[in-house]
Amino acid sequence: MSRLIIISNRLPFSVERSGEEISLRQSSGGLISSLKSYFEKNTTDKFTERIWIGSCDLNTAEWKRTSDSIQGKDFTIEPVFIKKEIYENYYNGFANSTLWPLFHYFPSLVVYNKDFFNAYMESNRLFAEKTLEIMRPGDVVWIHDYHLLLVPQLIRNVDPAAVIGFFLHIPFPSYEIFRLLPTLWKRTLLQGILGADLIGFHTYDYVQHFIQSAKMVLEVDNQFNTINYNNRIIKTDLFPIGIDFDKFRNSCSNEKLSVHINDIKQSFAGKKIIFSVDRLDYTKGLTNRLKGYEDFLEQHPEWHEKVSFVFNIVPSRDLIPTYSDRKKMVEEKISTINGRFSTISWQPLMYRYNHLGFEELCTLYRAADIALITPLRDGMNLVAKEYVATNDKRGVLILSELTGAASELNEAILVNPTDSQAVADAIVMALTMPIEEQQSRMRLMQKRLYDYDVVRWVNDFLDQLYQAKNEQKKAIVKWLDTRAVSAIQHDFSLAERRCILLDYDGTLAPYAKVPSEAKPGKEVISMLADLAADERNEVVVISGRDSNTLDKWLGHLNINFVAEHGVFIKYKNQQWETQVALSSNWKDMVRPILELYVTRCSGSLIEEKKNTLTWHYRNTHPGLGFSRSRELLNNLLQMTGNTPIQVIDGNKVIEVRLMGVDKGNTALKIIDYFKSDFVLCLGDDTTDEDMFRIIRNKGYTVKVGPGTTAAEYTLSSQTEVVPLLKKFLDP
Ligand code: GDG
Repeated sequence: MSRLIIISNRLPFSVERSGEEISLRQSSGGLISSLKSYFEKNTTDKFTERIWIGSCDLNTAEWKRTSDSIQGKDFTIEPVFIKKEIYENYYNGFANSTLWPLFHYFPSLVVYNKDFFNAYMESNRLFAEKTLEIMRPGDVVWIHDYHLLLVPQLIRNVDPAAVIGFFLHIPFPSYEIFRLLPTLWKRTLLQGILGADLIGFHTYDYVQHFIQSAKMVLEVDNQFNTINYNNRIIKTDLFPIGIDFDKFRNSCSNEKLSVHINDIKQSFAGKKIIFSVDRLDYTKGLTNRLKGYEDFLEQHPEWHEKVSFVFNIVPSRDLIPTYSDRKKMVEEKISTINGRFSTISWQPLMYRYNHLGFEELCTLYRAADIALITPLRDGMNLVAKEYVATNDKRGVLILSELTGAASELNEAILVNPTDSQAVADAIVMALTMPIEEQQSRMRLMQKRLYDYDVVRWVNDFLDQLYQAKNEQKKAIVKWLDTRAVSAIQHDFSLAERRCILLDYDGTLAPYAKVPSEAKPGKEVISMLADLAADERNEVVVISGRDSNTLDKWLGHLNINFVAEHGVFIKYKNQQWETQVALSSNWKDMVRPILELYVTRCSGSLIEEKKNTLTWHYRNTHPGLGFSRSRELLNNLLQMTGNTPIQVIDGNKVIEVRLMGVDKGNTALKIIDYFKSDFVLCLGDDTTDEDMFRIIRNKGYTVKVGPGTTAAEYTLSSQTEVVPLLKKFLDP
């Protein structure tokens, strides 16, 4: 049994002071309401203890004084203390004046300030330190939100085996927005997040945006939602956050609440109630919403005195100037509307600026005929979900299509929040919607919210986290460590007829943007010459390259060559020999398709060899290159089915060639030819896997670079190849 450690910026309460007296209140906010609900549900739990790490407004002495009263029965609280100036620059600064506006598509509000970034790094370090202090082997760590993007990596650096999940509660923006950050910040943030084993987002789009940014900035490899980074497999997926459905649903049968609701109904007798509640935030689209309501009132005088909008704002981040400015703007707009349309007996807008108690919130959800939720951007938006869960018999949700919730609640009236006419029309549609239609829309949405509530959300995330960890274990490779190298050296020293098979691209030479640029360096050439100088060694460069290139680059060396994956062999001091009867008619059929993909994917190119046609896409936009390569693969496989043509999905290449030759069979032929009593074989690509499979039992096989392989050992990168081979010069 393990423990669950939750880390969020804030602990789930806020501190209120009156002189020496300190009192605590549950804070509002999406993350906190969801997680607290999960903890309170006390479900049959896989964890022996649940710990919540976060910052709070108490200093160390105050914490000592109040900690007993603060400790929750459902979880243990562990505070992180951050100096005021650092916290200020971290929280109001980098988190809420840089990341928050940028991730919500408000680039013009983003503040770029080095001190903010430094404070962010410093605070994240304090969170990581606190966690490492508490953590024990087997614990599950779940880090939340944009305040703590660096914490996963900071923990991973110290504890490589840690089980770490990360969830982002706000949108992850498209790469075009994310790239606005300075390069160092972009890299640091992405590397930070990639320290996790599982990275969760609310929607499919956010997942794709994140993968795209990681590819563009850190050049990570991915296969759908699985990312390969620093020799680790990291999963990303969508987990649309759920609410505590029962808590809101059951509020319907609370008698005290029914009395309140009747009171409200009476005071609004004869009027339909529109309701909204938001933190004061420019992302929530408050002025746009008011403009939509104003347009509605202007265009529909028949509804005057028959509708009231209860407009609630919860104070938030009031130390940040952008927020205090917004308050003024919103209040001016409210006064304008009320001034313009009010009568002696009717006020179209009821404005409140304070925190609502839970019961009051539910009362308003239930009394409202319409919830008007129109943020300009919102990671998810829980208010929309809570409104739906609370209303059993009627009610209409008008929801911004720019919220994460819109991808789940498509029976709501979806509007573009910037289009005030659309908002006005949606209000009319909602006011006149027949009750049966209200009920049927509500029922469908409720079913979905009931099925995927907060407990399901947490369990789903944690199950996937375990699964991600298991997949990592399965993919664990056997690294070629010093012990393994010594064993190979030992066998090598005893052997008389040694065969060293070396792939070229990605093994002897790093990949270049264009294949013709991947020439061998001086160091590789002299290492090969030295190896070949010992007459007990047969060095074979076994490549997909054509014979001319191999001759040009390495032909002066006293070694053996295989070109085009085995179509041609040249033993040392001999001529090139063709291993198969060549016919190139098939190329005329395949070439036009490859040419089409060169025009459809700029940066890609065709390499033509005697028996092979290759489409290279290393030098293209990673997203486009990958998706075009899937299309091309599909086209080619359809075209070449039941023919002797083989299509190979390689490392940023698609190769087409005649069947019958591959590196595996060719390697075997060469080993037999030399009657080798020692074999060492290095390669990095799909075509080298044929070799690894066939000669794994006949010698030592080493894959260069991460990824699953049939080779016995893995070497972490191409740069280690020459140093490794040098060890066989003087073992
Ligand atoms: C972030 C993302 C994402 C609000 N006012 C009162 C009150 N609340 C409660 C609501 C709801 C929560 O706070 C607000 O949640 P939201 O989802 O609307 O927004 P954020 O706080 O910005 O949360 C958001 C969320 O994380 C979860 O992942 O959905 O997109 O921005 O639960 O009920 N509760 C009470 N009185 C109030 O006055 N009692």
